[in-house]
Amino acid sequence: MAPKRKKIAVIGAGICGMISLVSLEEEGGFDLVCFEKTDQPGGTWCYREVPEEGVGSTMPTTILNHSKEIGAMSNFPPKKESNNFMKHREIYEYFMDYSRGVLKCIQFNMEVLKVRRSDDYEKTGKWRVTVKNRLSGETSTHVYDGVLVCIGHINRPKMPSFPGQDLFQGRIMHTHSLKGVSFCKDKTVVVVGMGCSGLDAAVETSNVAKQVYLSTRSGAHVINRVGHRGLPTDTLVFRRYLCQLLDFLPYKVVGWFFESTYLDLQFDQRMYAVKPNHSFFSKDPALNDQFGSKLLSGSVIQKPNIQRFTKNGVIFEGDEVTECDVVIMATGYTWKFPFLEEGIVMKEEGRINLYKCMFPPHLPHATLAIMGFLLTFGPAFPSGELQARWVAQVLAGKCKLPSKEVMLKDIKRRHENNVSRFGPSDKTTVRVDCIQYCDEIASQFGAKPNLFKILFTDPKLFLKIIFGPSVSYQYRLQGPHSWKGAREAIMTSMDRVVWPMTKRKAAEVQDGFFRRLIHALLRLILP
Ligand SMILES: Cc1cc2nc3c(=O)[nH]c(=O)nc-3n(C[C@H](O)[C@H](O)[C@H](O)COP(=O)(O)OP(=O)(O)OC[C@H]3O[C@@H](n4cnc5c(N)ncnc54)[C@H](O)[C@@H]3O)c2cc1C
Ligand SMILES: NC(=O)c1ccc[n+]([C@@H]2O[C@H](COP(=O)([O-])OP(=O)(O)OC[C@H]3O[C@@H](n4cnc5c(N)ncnc54)[C@H](OP(=O)(O)O)[C@@H]3O)[C@@H](O)[C@H]2O)c1
Ligand SMILES: *[C@@H]1O[C@H](CO)[C@@H](O)[C@H](O)[C@H]1NC(C)=O
Ligand SMILES: *[C@@H]1O[C@H](CO)[C@@H](O)[C@H](O)[C@H]1NC(C)=O
Ligand SMILES: CC(=O)N[C@H]1CO[C@H](CO)[C@@H](O)[C@@H]1O
Repeated sequence: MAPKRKKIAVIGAGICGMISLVSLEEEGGFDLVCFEKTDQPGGTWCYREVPEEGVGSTMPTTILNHSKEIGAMSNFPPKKESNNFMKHREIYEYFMDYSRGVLKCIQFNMEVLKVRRSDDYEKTGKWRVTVKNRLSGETSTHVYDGVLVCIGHINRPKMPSFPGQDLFQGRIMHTHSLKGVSFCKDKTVVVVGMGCSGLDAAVETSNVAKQVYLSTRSGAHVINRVGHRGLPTDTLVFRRYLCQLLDFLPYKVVGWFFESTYLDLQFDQRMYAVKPNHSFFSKDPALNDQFGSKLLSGSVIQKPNIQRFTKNGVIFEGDEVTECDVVIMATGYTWKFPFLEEGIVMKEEGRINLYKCMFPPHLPHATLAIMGFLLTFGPAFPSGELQARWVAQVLAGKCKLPSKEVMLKDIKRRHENNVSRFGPSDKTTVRVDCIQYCDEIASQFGAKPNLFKILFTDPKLFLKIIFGPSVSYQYRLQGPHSWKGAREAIMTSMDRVVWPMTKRKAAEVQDGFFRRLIHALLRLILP
């Protein structure tokens, strides 16, 4: 008799849900169903004119913050014609192509209301999932062998409250519902928060507003998407030999190195009104290419935190009243898994108890995982994909988790490291460095490239993996579902980067070593 197929429920058909479906399908042996509460797949990257509660939301102008090669799926290189920084429509299409084979598993307008342990959970590890059909209002409950929670965590706006905020007569909103900027025409706008959303909001509104103020408590290091020679910054800096310095040197030293050799050349942090008082590696990087020019033109003025609101304006710390019409909170997002049974995802001493940010350690069965619950320093999609490939192995019974004690100890140790680097916050536990985290997850199921072996068997590939852009195809060189095209994809990744602009190969638009040396020497005599 063939072994019984396991029934798996995937909750949410955003990018993470689609990646999970693809990985489970690739492993095989599962009956898959995916519940999606809206009427379309794609989650955050399915653009909506009207934001949906609890679903990530972008502006019409949002583009990805990582480039196509750096964020690619490990066996699905983007087309060479694709733009490097994709617009929301392009990333949506890329993932539609990628998940073509599993779209049939998705049931739309189905909202999961409850996930509970089944009556025989202790023995079987099964879950009872209650779903509501949002069109008919009907609810139904079924039992599954496994549940993957893929509902995202950048979708529940965090609204601060400042003294006097309710006296304010202007408009207050969160970037979650910012869809256009025409309502800011000739208005004075205050944007609160200097993450990616804050910078986007300040830059966009300043194109039409009378004046924009960007208020920030702790400042930020801002990186451009465009790096040296017009190449995407991340393809230049997201390389093993650079990122893995973090494994050998204190993060403050590596941060100082990066700030002085790269960041400060774009815009010296001492030029900001509110200077960041943290190492580059202690907070999410904030990405924006126009911010510098907006500061230089005075269209955006940086201000410290808001002390309090007045009837028609705000008072920044140590400042007089600044009158304004609109306040946009770009203050980030909180997390919640509202349908999960109490006590599954637990917060203890400020720590989120999830093994490798995925598995509740106290459950006796590894049949439920939280997917994509990461704040990645770097691109988020490759780590999500490795999570999904690992979960597929775990659900198939080919990988085991360690004991509860070992898992808890690991969570605690890492959380403490994270607190010392990032400071305590809501999501400190789930902050990860991309390459390190990817390696860690890949090594759970044998997909981490054996660099030592590659050094001897294929030195050219070795050099590319260490010194070239760190692309996820490297996790298909070995292990389950390895891919014959992986080596070629790694070797040619820079070709796909330069192609959309130049229609040429990387080598044809690159300077040789001596030219670069001469350029570097010439730069020494410039101011
Ligand atoms: C403005 C903005 C820009 C961003 N830019 C980047 C970027 O450049 N690079 C990057 O890597 N990340 C970026 N992110 C992070 C973003 O969260 C990820 O890119 C990615 O979209 C996360 O996918 P997800 O599937 O985990 O979550 P989501 O995209 O939020 O999808 C979750 C899905 O689950 C569904 N769902 C929720 N609750 C239920 C329920 N109870 N029942 C059924 N279905 C449910 C939702 O409808 C949704 O479709 C950005 C986020 C925002 C908001
Ligand atoms: N593709 C893109 O271009 C793009 C666009 C938008 C967002 N994103 C991604 O989406 C995620 C969310 O980004 P985000 O910018 O919305 O959130 P975020 O990165 O969490 O930034 C929130 C900002 O708000 C500030 N803040 C929070 N609470 C505050 C309070 N009570 N008072 C004053 N300031 C407060 C924070 O300041 P402190 O630092 O002082 O805490 C921080 O500057 C990020 O991972 C980001 O990379 C990407
Ligand atoms: C900057 O950070 C250091 C330690 O990280 C702290 O001692 C100092 O008070 C901070 N300065 C400001 C102006 O916040
Ligand atoms: C891009 O956004 C993702 C997800 O929000 C984040 O984890 C990552 O740090 C951001 N990357 C950069 C380079 O800002
Ligand atoms: C620097 C450090 O130890 N970071 C850890 C933060 O927490 C995550 C999740 O447990 C780990 O993967 C990181 O290694």
